[in-house]
Amino acid sequence: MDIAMKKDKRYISRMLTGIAFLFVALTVVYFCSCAKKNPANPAAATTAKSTTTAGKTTSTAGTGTSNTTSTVTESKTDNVEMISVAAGSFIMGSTAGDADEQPVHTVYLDAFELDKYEVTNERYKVFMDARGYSNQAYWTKEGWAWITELKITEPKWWSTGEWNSGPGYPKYPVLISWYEAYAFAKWAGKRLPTEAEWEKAARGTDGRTYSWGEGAIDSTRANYGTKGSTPGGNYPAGISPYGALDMTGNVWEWVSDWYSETYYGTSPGSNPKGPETGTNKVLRGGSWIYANFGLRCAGRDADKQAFTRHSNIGFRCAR
Ligand SMILES: [Ca+2]
Repeated sequence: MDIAMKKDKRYISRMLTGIAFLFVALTVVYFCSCAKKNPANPAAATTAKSTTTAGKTTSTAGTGTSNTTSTVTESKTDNVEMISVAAGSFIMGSTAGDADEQPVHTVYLDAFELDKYEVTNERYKVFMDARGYSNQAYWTKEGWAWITELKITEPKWWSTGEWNSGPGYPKYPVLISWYEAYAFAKWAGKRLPTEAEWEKAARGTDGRTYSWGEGAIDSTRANYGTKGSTPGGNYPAGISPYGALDMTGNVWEWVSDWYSETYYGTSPGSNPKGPETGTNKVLRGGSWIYANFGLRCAGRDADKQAFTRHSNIGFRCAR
């Protein structure tokens, strides 16, 4: 073999080695890139996930099965956090209270959402600023007649600030009649919860006494037996199984149902909406005033008419 041929062979050999090295390097880069896109353990690579459907975003921490999922609404009128209650049955009523809480019975409800907090003065003011008291479309026939005849244009004590009412107390629960609560909910594109929905959101499915279970009520869990209302969410230890706050105490909450002492004996087992007619509307959850009245999740207040306004009566919305 002459010298020229030896040089050509060495050149070809070095070139092949270089190509092989380049091929190996490109292969390594390619597989590293794929590994990043498709990790061997997808669950470990993601600590949070979110899905967006129909204008709302739901975020769930990790891959757990928490039932306290929260939804942030996209409403232009009442943009607040709502808790989700899954479809299913729950135990309604109690043998520990008055006769109107019996018989204890199982009720099936479709899925629904409920405001996490009682409606505040701040939220209610948006409705007022949107001329809520001037638009008949938001009111029931009776509610419109009531505000028209009495020239009512704002909640009681709104202008005086008594009982933490009005724009000077933005984070406190608004104090309103059932008529006013209904109108706000209608304007917001929501509705008042049924009595059954309110009770399920407060106590979960297992018939517990309070939102937190059977532990005795105390001043860390609810605002009750005090001198006035408090801003929403001040008692996180009293949170319900679905994540609602102040279901016990602070202010009583209107629900959509007419009151009947004997309704539980004849109510439908699926999505009950209360009697067709009545004189009084139901209030739920007790309030800051009382130390031992209406605070159990099954407790029912029976003696308030739809126009009643009081220093301890508010509401929250459902949809
Ligand atoms: Ca309450």
